[in-house]
Amino acid sequence: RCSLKSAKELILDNSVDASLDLVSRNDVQTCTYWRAPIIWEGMFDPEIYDETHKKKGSSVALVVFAVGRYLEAYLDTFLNSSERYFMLDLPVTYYVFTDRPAKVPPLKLPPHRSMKVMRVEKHARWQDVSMMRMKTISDAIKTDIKHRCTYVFCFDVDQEFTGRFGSEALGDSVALLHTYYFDLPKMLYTYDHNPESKAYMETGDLYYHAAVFGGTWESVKALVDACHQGIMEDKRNRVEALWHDESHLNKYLWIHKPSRVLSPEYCWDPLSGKNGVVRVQRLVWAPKQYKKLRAP
Ligand code: 2GW
Ligand code: MN
Repeated sequence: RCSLKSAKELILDNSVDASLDLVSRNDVQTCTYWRAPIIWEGMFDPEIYDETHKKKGSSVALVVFAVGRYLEAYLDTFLNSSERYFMLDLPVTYYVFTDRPAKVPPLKLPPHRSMKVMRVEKHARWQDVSMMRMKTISDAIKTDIKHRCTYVFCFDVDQEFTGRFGSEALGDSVALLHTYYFDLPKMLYTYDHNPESKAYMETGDLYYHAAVFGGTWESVKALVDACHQGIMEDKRNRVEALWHDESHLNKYLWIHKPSRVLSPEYCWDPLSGKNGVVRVQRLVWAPKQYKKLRAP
């Protein structure tokens, strides 16, 4: 058993804490050594989580970027599927960042959900499109999100919700296990191994996927600020981390352990060919269209 009381989960009051105890599963790792729960299907009662967060008045900002060709390729599917599965009972504000706000597809939303479209510059290098998200997210939290939402979740756009992605995923600091590494030995994790980079690490705990991360706005702000600082210092030193923002995210989360870890159900590659332990695919990778989308 991995009790929420022991994890750094201050969000839930003591009276409901007991009933939120997570049930373990014996075929997968359900707890980190620093006692953060790893969330898998079968461990939690969705209704209790939804009730608890509704009572607490939790609200969520979903941040997503669709710059250049990624807008037409992915945004519509992402948003429409999110309306079917993401935090359905809670107030959600979408923050869509794009270089062409006028092209964002219209989305029909119920009264407790809304969307803000914000313009961002289109960086010439795709590595910068990806990395500069950290700075944009930080600014948006400071000027807008922190006044409206308790939690922030940041997503890659090249994915589709196909199952419940609910309030069980909310926590102080939330990270996601990468589909390709959660069941591999540590020596195969693709951390940045270049001592010149701020993302450098010899070893770590787990390999986190940057396609999904979140938490309270306070903790997401601290994470994106630290990652952005690392990225900018690397630029001054003319180095770039192996997996860009993802390398910096892994470094930060090694030093500042997440309080809640999402299993790969929460961002699964259906083409990975290894779905044995995954009972529910909640969010899936869209097929990569590198030739079409990454061509200059
Ligand atoms: C990215 C790569 C090559 C060409 C274009 C882009 C691109 C990304 C773009 O033209 N427009 C755009 O809006 N993006 C945004 O950046 C979009 O939200 C996309 O989902 C995100 C990350 O790029 P993506 O999804 O192509 O990269 P992945 O799936 O290989 O991402 C992993 O590694 C990245 C760093 O290399 C990030 O850490 C990402 O969070 C990881 O999932
Ligand atoms: Mn992606």
